Amino acid sequence: MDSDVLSVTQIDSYHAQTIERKWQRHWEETKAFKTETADTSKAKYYALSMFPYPSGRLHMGHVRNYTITDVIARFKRMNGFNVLHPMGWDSFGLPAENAAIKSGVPPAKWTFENIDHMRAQLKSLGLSYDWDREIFTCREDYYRWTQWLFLLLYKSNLAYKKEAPVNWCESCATVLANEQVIEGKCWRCDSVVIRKNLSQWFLKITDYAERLLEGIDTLEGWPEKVKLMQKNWIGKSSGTILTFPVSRQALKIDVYTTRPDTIYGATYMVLAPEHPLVEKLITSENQARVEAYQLQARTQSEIERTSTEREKTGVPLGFDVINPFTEEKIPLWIADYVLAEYGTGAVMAVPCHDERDNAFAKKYNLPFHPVIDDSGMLIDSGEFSGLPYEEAKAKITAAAESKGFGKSQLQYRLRDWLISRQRYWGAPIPIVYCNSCGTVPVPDSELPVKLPEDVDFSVQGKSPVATSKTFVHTTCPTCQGPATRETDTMDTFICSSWYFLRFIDPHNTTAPFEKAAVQHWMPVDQYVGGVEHAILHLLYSRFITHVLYDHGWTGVTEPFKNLLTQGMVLKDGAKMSKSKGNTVDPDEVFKVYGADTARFFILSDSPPQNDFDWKDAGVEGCYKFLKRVWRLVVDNRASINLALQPPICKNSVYQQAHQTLHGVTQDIGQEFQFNTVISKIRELVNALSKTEPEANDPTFSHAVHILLVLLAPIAPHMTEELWQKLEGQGSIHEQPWPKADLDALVSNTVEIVFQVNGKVRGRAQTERRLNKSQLEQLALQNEQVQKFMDGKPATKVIVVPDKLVNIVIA
Ligand code: ANZ
Ligand code: ZN
Repeated sequence: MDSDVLSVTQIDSYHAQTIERKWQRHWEETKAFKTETADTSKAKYYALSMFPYPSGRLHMGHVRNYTITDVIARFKRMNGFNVLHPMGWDSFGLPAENAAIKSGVPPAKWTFENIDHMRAQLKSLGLSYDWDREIFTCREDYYRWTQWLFLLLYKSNLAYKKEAPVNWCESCATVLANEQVIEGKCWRCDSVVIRKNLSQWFLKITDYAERLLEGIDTLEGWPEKVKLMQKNWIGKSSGTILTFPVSRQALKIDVYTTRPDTIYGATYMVLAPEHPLVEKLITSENQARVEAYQLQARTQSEIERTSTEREKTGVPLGFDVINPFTEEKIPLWIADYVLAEYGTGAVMAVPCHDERDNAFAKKYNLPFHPVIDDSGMLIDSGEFSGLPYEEAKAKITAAAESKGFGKSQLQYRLRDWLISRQRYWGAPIPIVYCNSCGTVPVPDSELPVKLPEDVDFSVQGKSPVATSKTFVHTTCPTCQGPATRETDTMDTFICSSWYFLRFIDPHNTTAPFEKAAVQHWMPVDQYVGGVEHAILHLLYSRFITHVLYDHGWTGVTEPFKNLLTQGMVLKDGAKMSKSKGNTVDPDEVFKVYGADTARFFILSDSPPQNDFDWKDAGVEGCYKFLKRVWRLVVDNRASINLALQPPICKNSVYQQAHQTLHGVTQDIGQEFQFNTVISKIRELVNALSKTEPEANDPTFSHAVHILLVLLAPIAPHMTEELWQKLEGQGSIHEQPWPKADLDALVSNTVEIVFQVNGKVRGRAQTERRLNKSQLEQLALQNEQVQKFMDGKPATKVIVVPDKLVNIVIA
């Protein structure tokens, strides 16, 4: 556009898109937000948003997440910190592969096209990233270090392969982690998940269960609810193992119980259908029923199996076990409400005191035997009768231990992390199988093990990687004999379990990162993301950081000092979803109103932890407000001179500006309460709009300066443009955050107490610093005072300024 043909009003009106494009280009060209690790003159601050999966387009949840972190980063920069604020792509995963199957586009092409589009969207939101640190988990320069990490775990005995029943999704043809099974269904495609045996790679996160649990208590900057979710996921329980012999068989069965005090009330025992001993107890009589039952149990998810609501089923094996305390025989069953992988996979059933055993016993007419009375004392429990149940737990465990059929045991619900995926678009597991040497790790010098391109994506039930002619056959790194490669790829949660470390030193080609740099930047000072990652991603990242710490790579065990889990973005009260057709496209909002309005709006109305309701009228209102700010500055340009010294006269405009500054600084700095920040800024703008500034007005200039600085982290483009129009020094984003003048915060009103003959008879709010006769007049006009003076004249009036008037009458 040729500026000569613009009229004065056009030049002066708020063209969000033009301004935004101009400054985005400028920030990019000048690398305005580049971070130098070497800059140790300032304290460090690491602000991080959970990096996105490149699905193709940003949604409003992304906009909210990244805006929150961006405002924090900008605020911290203006407060003198050296801020690290990076962005990258969690870019391995199933959708790319599904796209390849559907339309034949190679996963890498699909992924990088999506990334290009989303990067452009992020840039149009004006986020202050150091783009030189952009990372891609699907690129060789990254996944070679993910493979290095796997090998570190392998060499530390924290990675192993075993045959295991796994959650299997037929439609995705892959194994799912427990966490990816939601109510018995695949988290991705919603089809029913079945159990299947496969040889799989696991990471021994259970070795760290206790440390991960203890670490939670040190996370003061985390939401309580997330900490509780992690604790429950680790699920520590302390109980007892009791050993029951099988009658007339040379077999013994261990059960795990948290209620050893109920041992005298055990009236039957249940094995998980998958328990290894079941095979030994199959007879010609029970075989058909047992095997049929085992088959149907495989189709049930863990959640269904353990639900107290569901109707219980089971099959008697036709054997008895002997209660080691009573020496009574009780029948042995299999039932799917007992899980193979928890405890010992066997339970002693106590129908009187356990809900699930109760339902089962009712259905199959098994005996009931109460052993705890209403006051919590043991009854009918031999020598333990009469003990309170808590005490009985310890005594019974000790008795079992001394007689050699029991011991106390700590138990965690946490399982080892299953990382094998029979998929293509992931980091290949760097392992080779050799007929003479067995399982051989690929030497570091041969990393990365590159993903092959000659693959058939349409294969079912195994990794497409296994169809590559060039990949599978190789030579053994140890003996140089023929060998084959592992064809499973890694769960993408491994890629994202260490990315925050790579951001610190993203171009390192000789190590995953430089130790000194990581020790300087870690922990992440503020991590922001969705609560859907409360368990998995955060637990895995904590685990990996603990392991790397143990090997001297990080100076910390806990990666994220403070965590903010932002709420969802709703549309008119409903969850935004493509199927409901109520999504709002960020690009549309940028086009109509501009990014500053989108940023401003998404921070207004509710605190970041709560859900945010997107209303079209709300965006419109925010746009109008920003236009008002624009007009306020542009229309009063003759009054504003940023070069003027701050005013000496502390009038009400000055006071309001400093009160706003003080409040905003607290609201951002403490709890990131951006909604109250915005309402305070609105009040200041209202007040400034009502004033009639003089030319070169020092107070007004000072207040506008404060206003622009406060607004800069939220509406970075508009404030930068106004700053330039006002001929401010440098960039507004490099201005120091001003200090509030605390004197100006003292309220200008005081309460005066009125007394008659030393007794309090009334009170009034007045302006500060009224003189003695003004105060005396106020007292004499007070109704209550007049009532108690009862028409008599004052003999004496005592005035304490700003505090009290005492009228003495005869
Ligand atoms: C007897 C008993 C009596 C039990 C009673 C409870 C109440 P937490 O606290 O979660 O660790 N259990 C043990 N292993 C199991 C498995 N593999 N599948 C399903 N249930 C299992 O739970 C421990 C309790 O859950 C154990 O204590 C056991 O039942 C059951 F009045 O033993 B209890
Ligand atoms: Zn070999």
